[in-house]
Amino acid sequence: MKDFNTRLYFITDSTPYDKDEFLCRVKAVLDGGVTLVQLREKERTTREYLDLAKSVHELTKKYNVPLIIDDRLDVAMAIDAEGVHLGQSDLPIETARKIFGPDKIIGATAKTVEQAKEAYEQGADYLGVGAIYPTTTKVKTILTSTDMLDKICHAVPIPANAIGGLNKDNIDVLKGIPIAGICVVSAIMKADDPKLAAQELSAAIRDKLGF
Ligand code: TZP
Ligand code: MG
Repeated sequence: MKDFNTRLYFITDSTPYDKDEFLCRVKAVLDGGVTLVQLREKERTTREYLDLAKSVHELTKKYNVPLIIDDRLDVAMAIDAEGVHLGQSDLPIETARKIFGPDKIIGATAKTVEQAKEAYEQGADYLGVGAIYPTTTKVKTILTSTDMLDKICHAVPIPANAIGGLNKDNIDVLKGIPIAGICVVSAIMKADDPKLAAQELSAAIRDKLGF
């Protein structure tokens, strides 16, 4: 049985930080109660990504929080991470599932009902859907409406998370949509106090979204 909870899903961007400061921030975020961590590093060499992944995994294991590696199944396998997240131009879900095995977590990005159904049928365990709002994080994406998010949530039996520009003050738009959680980069990563930011987001999910 895969044990993971996407309620408050923190995605990293270590770009502006040195390694020690970055790890300190990740630890703070774990103290703040995030339920899942994704290492998402677009600017790092493979060697740097692997090195960072090992260090972050040591931390997440202490908190029993699964670590998901963005894009790179090789890096995920090398450090025995709990999961990998794959977009529409990354390895196909069914290929990753064959290589990674049945017990690992595989997440997929979906912006349409067709993409969501395909990812589910190929063996994805959860979906990231967005961008709900414009984002300042470096990503190739287009806006996805809350109506589409709702349709996707109803189209597949796996958990779906909203992503893109989300923060504690704007998640009200997700009320009533049966998402499993929210994914955030900047709202936590760029906060002056990342632990407090995670705690406040967690409280906002409870108070505004009711879970
Ligand atoms: N996919 C869609 S939006 C996004 C990704 C990876 C970035 C989300 O970052 P932020 O800073 O929470 O808007
Ligand atoms: Mg990707």
